[in-house]
Amino acid sequence: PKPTYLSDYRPPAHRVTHAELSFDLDPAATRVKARLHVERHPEREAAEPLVLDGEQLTLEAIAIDGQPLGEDEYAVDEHGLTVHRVPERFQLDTEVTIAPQENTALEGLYQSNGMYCTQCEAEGFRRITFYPDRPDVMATFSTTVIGDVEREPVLLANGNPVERGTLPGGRHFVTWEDPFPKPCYLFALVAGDLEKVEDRFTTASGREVTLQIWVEEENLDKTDHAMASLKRAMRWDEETYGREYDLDLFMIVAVNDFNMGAMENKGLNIFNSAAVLTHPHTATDAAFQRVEGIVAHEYFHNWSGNRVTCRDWFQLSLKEGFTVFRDQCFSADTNSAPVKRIQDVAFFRTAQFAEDAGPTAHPVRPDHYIEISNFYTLTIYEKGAEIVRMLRNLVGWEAFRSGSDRYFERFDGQAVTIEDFVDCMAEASGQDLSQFLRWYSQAGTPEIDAHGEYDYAECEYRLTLRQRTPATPDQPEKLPLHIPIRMGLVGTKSGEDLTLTLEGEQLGRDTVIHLREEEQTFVFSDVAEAPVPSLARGFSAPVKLRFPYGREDLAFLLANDSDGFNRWDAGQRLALLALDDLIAAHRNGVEKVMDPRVVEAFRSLLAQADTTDDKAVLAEMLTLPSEAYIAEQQPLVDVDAIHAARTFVKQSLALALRDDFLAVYEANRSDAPYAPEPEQIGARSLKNVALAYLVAIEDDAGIEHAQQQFAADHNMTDVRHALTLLTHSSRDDLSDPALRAFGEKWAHDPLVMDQWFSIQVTRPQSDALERVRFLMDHPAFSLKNPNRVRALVGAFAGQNRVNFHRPDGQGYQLLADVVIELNRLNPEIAARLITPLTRWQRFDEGRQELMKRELERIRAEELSPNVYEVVEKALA
Ligand code: DPP
Ligand code: ZN
Repeated sequence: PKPTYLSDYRPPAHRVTHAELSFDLDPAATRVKARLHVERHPEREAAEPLVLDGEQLTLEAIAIDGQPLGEDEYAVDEHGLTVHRVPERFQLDTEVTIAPQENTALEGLYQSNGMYCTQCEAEGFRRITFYPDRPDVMATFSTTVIGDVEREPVLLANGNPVERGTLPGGRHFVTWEDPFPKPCYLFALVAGDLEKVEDRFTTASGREVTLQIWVEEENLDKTDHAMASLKRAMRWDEETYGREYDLDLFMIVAVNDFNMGAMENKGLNIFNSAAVLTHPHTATDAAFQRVEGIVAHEYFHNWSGNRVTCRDWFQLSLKEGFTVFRDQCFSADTNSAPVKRIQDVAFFRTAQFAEDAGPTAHPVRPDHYIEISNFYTLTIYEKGAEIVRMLRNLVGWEAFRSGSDRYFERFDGQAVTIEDFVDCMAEASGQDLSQFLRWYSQAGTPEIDAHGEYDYAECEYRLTLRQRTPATPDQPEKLPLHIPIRMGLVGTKSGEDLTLTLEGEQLGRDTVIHLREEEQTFVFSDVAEAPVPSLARGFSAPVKLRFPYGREDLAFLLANDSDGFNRWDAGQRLALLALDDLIAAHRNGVEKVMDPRVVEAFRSLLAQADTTDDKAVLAEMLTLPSEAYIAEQQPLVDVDAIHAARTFVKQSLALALRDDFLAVYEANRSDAPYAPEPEQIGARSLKNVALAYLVAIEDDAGIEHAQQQFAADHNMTDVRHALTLLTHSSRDDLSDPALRAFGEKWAHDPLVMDQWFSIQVTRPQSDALERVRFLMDHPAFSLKNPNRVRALVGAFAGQNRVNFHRPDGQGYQLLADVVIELNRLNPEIAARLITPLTRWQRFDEGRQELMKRELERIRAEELSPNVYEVVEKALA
C-alpha cells in the first residue's frame, strides 16, 4: 500500500451536486442505484476522465444521460471506476450489488443483530456505491430505502422523510431528503425492527424539532439520559456558540456492532450502544458521563464538522479537535469543572504522551498516511482539543467566540482547512498566530525545563524556561513553539498568590506568560516574599513541565495553591517522587520505606472530607497516579517494580489512615434513589476511593462493606466497584461467588457482560491471562463484536500491565493471535489493538525481543493496509 500526501492535494476534477440513491435491501445482494448529477470543475480540462472510488462492488449497469455505456467506455478495478470521456455536465446512473451480511469490517453498509446500518467515515461510502469519496465533494442527497415490511418496519436515512408507500411482495419504502450539501462520509441509512423514544425541542428562534432515539425494544428503558443530554447540548450550543439545529428531525440510533463510539451523520447519528444506553442498574457514573459527552460531541458536529467540514482527511483535527474542545467545555459546565479537567488531563498525559513518544507519533495535522482510519487518534482528537483550548486562552473568550462566528458564517457549506480556522481567530483577535500554527505541524510532546530564583535583596523572582521537543519519526529537528504558561507565585509566608509585576507591568495574581524562544527568563519584580511558583495552571499547554520542586514545596502547593488543578497536580508530583524511591528500592531489593510527608498530606486531605464542597475533586486527590502514568515517567519501564511500589504506597496509606478512610466511607453512603448528578457522583467516588484503600489491606470492615455494597445492588457504580475490589483482591473466596452471581444475573445484557469481562481480565493475579483465553470461549464473547474485543482483549493488553508483560511473552503472543485473526475480519479494530505492542522500546531487552517477535509474526501475514501501516512503523 502507498501513502497519500497532503502536498499532493488537488481539488476534485468533478463534483457531484446532487445524489439520488435507492437501496433495495437484501442481506446477500442489496441493490444500490445511484443517479449522480456531475459537473466538471471549471478549471479542469475537458479531456479528464471521471474517476470514482469503489470497493467490493459488483457493477450491474452504467449509463450517462440515459445512454448505457459500452464496455470500452469505462474500466473497473479493485479501487474504483473510470469513465474515459464525459461531458461537462451530466447524469451518471449506476447500479451495483453489495453483501451487507458478509461485511465484518463494519465499514459501509452492514448488518448488526439483523438490522442494517452504515458507517461511512472516513472512506466507507466507496463500499456502498461508486462515488468521489472525499470530503471536499459536497452534494445534496435524496435516499429511498426499500425493505421488508416485517423484518424492516423502520427505514431511516439523512434529512426529512418526504414519501413512503407499500410495494408488492411484502415490501415498503421511505424516501428521505437532506437539503444540506454534505460529503458522503456523513451519509447514513438504518433499517430494522426498532422502537423509538420521542421528544421535542424548541430552538432559540422558535423552530420545533422532533428528537428520536431508536433502539431495540428491550433497551427502551435505557434512553432517558441520552435524551436529556441531547436537549442540554442543543441548548448549550445555542447559548455558548449561537448555533441552532437546522433540520426538523434529529435521530440517534443505537447499534451493537460498531467500530467507533458514535458517528455524526447529518440528522441521523449512529451510536455504539455502549455510548448511548444507560440505566442506573447497568451503567456506572463514568458511563453516564461518557454518554452525555458523546451525545453532545456528535450533536456539536452538526456545525463543527457537517455544516463546515474538512477539505481533506489531513484536516481531520479541524472538526475533531474543535468538537472535543466543545464537548469538554459542555461537560465542565454540566458537571464538576475541575474534575472534568483533572480526568481529561490525567488521561491525556498517560495515553497521548505515550503516543507522542512512540513509533506512531504524528502531528495534529499529519502530512501523509497509508490508512486514514489509523489516524482517529488521541493526537488528532485530544491534542487537537488542547490546541484549540490554548487558542481560546490566547485570544480570550470574546475574540474566540467572534472568530468562531466568522468561521461558521464564512465557510458554511464548505470544506476547509485548519488555516482557515486559525485565520478567523487571528482576524477576530488581531493577534499574529503564525508561530502558534507550528503546534499543528510538529509532532511530539514539548518538554520544558524550568527553574527559578528568588533574590531577597532585590525582591525579584527570576523564572527561566527552556523548551525542547524531542525528535519523532520523520521529524528530527523541531522549532520552538509558542507556549502559553498560566501561572502564579504563591507566597511561602502568606500562602496566597502574590501580585505579579513583569517588566513594570502589573499582571494580577494569575497570569499567562508566553514562551516563544528556546529559552526565556521572566523577571518578576516587587515580590515581597519568597514564593513557590505554580506553573502551567489548568494544564495551560500540552507539555511536560519539569521544575525542581522539593517535597515540602509540593506539600505546600497541595495545601495552598489557588488553582484546583495544580493542587491536584502537586499531590500527583509528590506521590511520584515517593514512588520513584520505592521503585528503586524494589529493584535493588532494599526494604521499602513510606515517605511520611505523603501520609501527612493524605491525612489533611481526608480531614477535608466533611467540609469540602467538591467531593469528586477530593476523590481525585486521594487517587494515586496510575501504573500507566508512573510508567510514562520512567526511562525504562519496570512493570513489576511499578506495581509493587504503587501497591506498597496504597497499603501504607491504608494502614496509617485506616480509621479516616473508614469514617469517610461510612459518612458518604446513601440510600437515595440513584441520579447521575454531580453531588451524588462526588459522594460515590469519595466513598469508593476510601473503600479501595480498606480492601487493599484486607481490612475486615472494608471487606464486609464491599460485600454488602455488592449485595445491596443499589446502582452499577457501587456494584461494579465492589466487584472489582473483590475480584482484584488476592482472595478467590471473595471474588468467585461474586463473579458467578453477577455473570448469571447479567448473562442477557451484553454491555454489562463487557464489564464482567473487563473486571476479570484486569486483575493483577497471575491467572489473568488464562482467564482471557477461557473467556474467549464464553458464549457471550465474539471476536466479531468490537465492544467484546475491547472489553476482553483490549482491557487485558491495555490495562493489565503486570500480566500483559509477563516475562514469558505469553501476553504478547495472545494479543498477536487475536490481531492476526481480526486482520481478516475487522482491520480497523485489529490495527487499534496492536498499540501496546508498538511500545516495545520502553521495556527491558528480554521483553523487547519478545514483543518484536510477535510484531514480526504479524508482519509475516497477508495484511490489511491498516495493520500493515502500524506494524511497519512499529518495526521501523
Ligand atoms: N465518530 C467519530 C467522532 O465523532 C468520527 N467522526 O469523533
Ligand atoms: Zn468527532
